[in-house]
Amino acid sequence: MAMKMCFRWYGEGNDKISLSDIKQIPGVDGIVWALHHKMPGEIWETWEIAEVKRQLDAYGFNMDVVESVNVHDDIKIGLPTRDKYIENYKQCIRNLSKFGVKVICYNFMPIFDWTRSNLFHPVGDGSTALFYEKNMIQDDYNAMAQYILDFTEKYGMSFPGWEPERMAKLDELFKAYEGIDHEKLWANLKYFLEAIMPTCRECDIKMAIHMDDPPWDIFGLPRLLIDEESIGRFLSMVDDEYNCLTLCSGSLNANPDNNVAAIVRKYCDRIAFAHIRNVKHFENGDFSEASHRDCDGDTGILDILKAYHDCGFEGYIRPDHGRHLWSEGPGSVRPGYGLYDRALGIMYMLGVWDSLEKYDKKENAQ
Ligand code: DNO
Repeated sequence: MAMKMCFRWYGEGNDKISLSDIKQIPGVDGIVWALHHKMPGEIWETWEIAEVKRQLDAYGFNMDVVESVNVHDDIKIGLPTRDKYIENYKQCIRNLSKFGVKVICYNFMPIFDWTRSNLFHPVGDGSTALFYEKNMIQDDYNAMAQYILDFTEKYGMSFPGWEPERMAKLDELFKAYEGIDHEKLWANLKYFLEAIMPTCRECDIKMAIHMDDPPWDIFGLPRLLIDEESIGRFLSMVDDEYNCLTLCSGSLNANPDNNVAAIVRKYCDRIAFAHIRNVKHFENGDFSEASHRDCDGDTGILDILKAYHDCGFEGYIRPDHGRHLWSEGPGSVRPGYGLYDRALGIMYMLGVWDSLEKYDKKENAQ
């Protein structure tokens, strides 16, 4: 058995990339999917999941990994209404298990999902990539959200975690999170996980938390999954084989102090899903996303893949954000989720992996 390569797809009518395009990328067995029209807290109905299964079956793709079943803010804030939303989450897990889903990727970031200041920043070779300008993400959360919303509105798309319905009441949301510091957020995460673990076991579905992106507090909101130590705390807080990680190399390495390969080696048995993304750092603290090739960024992609290989990783893996290439630009592509660079990323990863399989094993055997 080897790692299982997959590709994120936003669904029929919601993604310009077709399943038939994806089918032509070597080595992809599974589609990382979601019901993107669902608001956090809503139940994913079996008939809706069945429809996606029908589409994926036509191309022989599995639907083992779902990303993102978003967690309702009331759960993160710890309001009395959280129990109702936790019941809904359990029902989602049960419904997903009927279709063979094995891993749920989710996050526990207050209010915002991944955050960038520029979605199409020139890389220097004619391509563009997601960019984080530190100065732009300081105190004006409305301006930052507006930048994202103007973009999604203009191009008629929505990003998971950036639902316009939620973004419309940002001030209210920030108020609701007042007093939620790191310790309270940890406690609310623990409450949530302990409540759903029995259902996960019953359904044989692993919960794989995504790293916080970027891995530091933004706009005064606490972020938890930020480094080796906090990941250790998370895993021992709910020490259950169904409580796992989506180890996102690019999210963690947005802080250059995070040695992602070392983190992989330390926690490999609890990594259910690997996101491979490369990041290039600038001296002033800004960063740009880069091609998956090791030397194009600072994340240590070769060391990371070697670490997974050495650990005998058999989980799911996907290229994460790629650059936008050739004809891809605003309006024709989802930021970070074009076809070409992610396909190139897959070939790079498989090239490294295949070489490790062939030559490393031999060397070890000699
Ligand atoms: C970014 C993604 C994240 C991820 C969510 C999971 O591109 O990796 O948005 O899907 O954080 O809930």
